[in-house]
Amino acid sequence: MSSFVSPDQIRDRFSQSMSAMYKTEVPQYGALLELVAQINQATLDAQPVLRQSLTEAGELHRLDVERHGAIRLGTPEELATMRRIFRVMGMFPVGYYDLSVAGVPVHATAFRPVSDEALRLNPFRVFTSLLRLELIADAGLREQARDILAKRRIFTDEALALTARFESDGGLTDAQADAFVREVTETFRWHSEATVSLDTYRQLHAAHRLVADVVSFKGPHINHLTPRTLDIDAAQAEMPRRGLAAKDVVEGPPRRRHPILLRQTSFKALEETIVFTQGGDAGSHTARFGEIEQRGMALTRKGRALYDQLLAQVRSMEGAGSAAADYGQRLAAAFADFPDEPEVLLDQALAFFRHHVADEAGFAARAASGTPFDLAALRRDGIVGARPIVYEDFLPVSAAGIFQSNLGGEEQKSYAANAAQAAFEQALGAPVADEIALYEASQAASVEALRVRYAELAG
Ligand code: OOG
Ligand code: NI
Repeated sequence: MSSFVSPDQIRDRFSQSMSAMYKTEVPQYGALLELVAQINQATLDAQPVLRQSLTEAGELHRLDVERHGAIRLGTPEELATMRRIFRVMGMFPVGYYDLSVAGVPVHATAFRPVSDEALRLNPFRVFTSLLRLELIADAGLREQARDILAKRRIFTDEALALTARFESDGGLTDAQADAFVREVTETFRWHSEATVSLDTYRQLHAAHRLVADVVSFKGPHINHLTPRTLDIDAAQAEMPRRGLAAKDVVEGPPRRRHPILLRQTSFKALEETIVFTQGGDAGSHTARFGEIEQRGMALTRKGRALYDQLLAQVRSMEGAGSAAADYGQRLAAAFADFPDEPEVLLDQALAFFRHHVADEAGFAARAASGTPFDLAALRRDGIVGARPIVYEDFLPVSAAGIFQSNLGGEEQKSYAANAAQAAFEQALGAPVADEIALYEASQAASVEALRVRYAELAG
C-alpha cells in the first residue's frame, strides 16, 4: 500500500513554491501576475466561445497555475543532477535548443510534463540552459571559469538525499515531498554575494554577460517566471501603464484569430546590487526579468516548416529583423499565407488536434449500422469533433530574442552555428524527447480511442 504523493502533485507544489519566492524577490512579478489575471478574466468575459472551449478541453483550471521558468547551468554534472531532480516532479527533457546561432553561448532543453493528464493538471516547465565554456575564446579565462564552476555545489544535501530516496523507494511521502520542494527551491534562490572578485566578474562579463551570470554566483537563480495570457497584445499595451518596461516587439507569430505556437514578450532585467569577494567591492548585475506568453496550437512538421520559412522571410528582409519599425506589419503580411481556420489547418495537416465524440447518439448509430470507421466522414457529419492541441514547448528564435532583449543591444556576439545535441545529451545523461513526436502521439491516441469505442459499439 503506497502512501506516495504523485510526481504531478510534487510539481504543482514546487511551481507554487517558486512563484511565491519569485514574488518576494522581484516585486514586479507580482504586478505582472495581477495584470495577466485581469486580462484573462476580461478576455474570457468578452469571449464566451473561448471560455466554453477551454472548459470543454479541461484547460481552464491550468490557466491559473500555468508558468514557465528559466535557469542557466554551468556544468554537465549540474545538468545531469537537475534531470534526476525534475524527474521526481514528473518533468522530462523535451526538445533541443541551440542558442549559439543567436550569439548566446548556451544550448538548452525544456523540462516538462509529457502526458496529457499531467499537462492538464499543471504544465509547469523549466527552460534549462547549459553554458558552453568551449565558446569562450580566451583559453585562460575559460579554464578559470571551469575551475570556479567545478568548486560550487548548487544542490543541498537534503535535496540530493531525497532524490536518491525517490529513486530507490519509487516515490516520496507527503512530508518528504514538502521537504523536497523546500530544498530544491533553495537551488534557485537569488544570492547577492558573488563568488568571484569584481575584477574576475568584469573579465567574465567581457567574454559574455551570460558567462558572468552563470559563473559568478553560488547557484542557478531563477531568471524569470512566465504566466500565460489569453491576449498578449492587451498585456503588452498594459505593461508600460503599470511601470513595466516592455521589450519592443512580441516574439513569435503575429496575432491571429486562432493562435499558433507561442507568442512572448518580456520586461527588462532588474539592476541588482552585488557584493563581490575580496574587499567587498559592490557592483551591480542584471539577470532577472519578467515575461508573458500566449500559447496557441501545436504545429505538425509541415506546419512548423511553414512557420520557420515565413518567419525567416520577414527576418531576412532588407533592414528588417525584429528591429524594423514596421516589423509588425511585415510579419502580419508574410503570415497571410498561413491558414487561420481550424478546419483548413486540420485538413492540410498543419496543426495537431485531439478528436472526440461530439454527437454520442450519432456515433453509436453509425457504428451499429455496420459502416466501417471513417474519421473524415464522421468529422464531416459533425459526429466527431477536433480540438487543437496546445503547444507546450519553446521557439529558438523567440528564446534568442528574449535572451537578447535582456542582455542589452551592445551585447550581441556571434558564434558560428554549431548545434551540439549529442554533446548536450551526453551531459544530460539521456536523450531529449522529440516534441513533435509527442504531439503526434497525442493526436493518434485520441483517434485510436475513438476507433476502439466504435468497434465496441459495432458489437
Ligand atoms: C531563457 C530564455 C528562453 C523563453 O521563454 O523562450 C525562455 C533565459 O533567458 O535563460 O525562457
Ligand atoms: Ni521564458
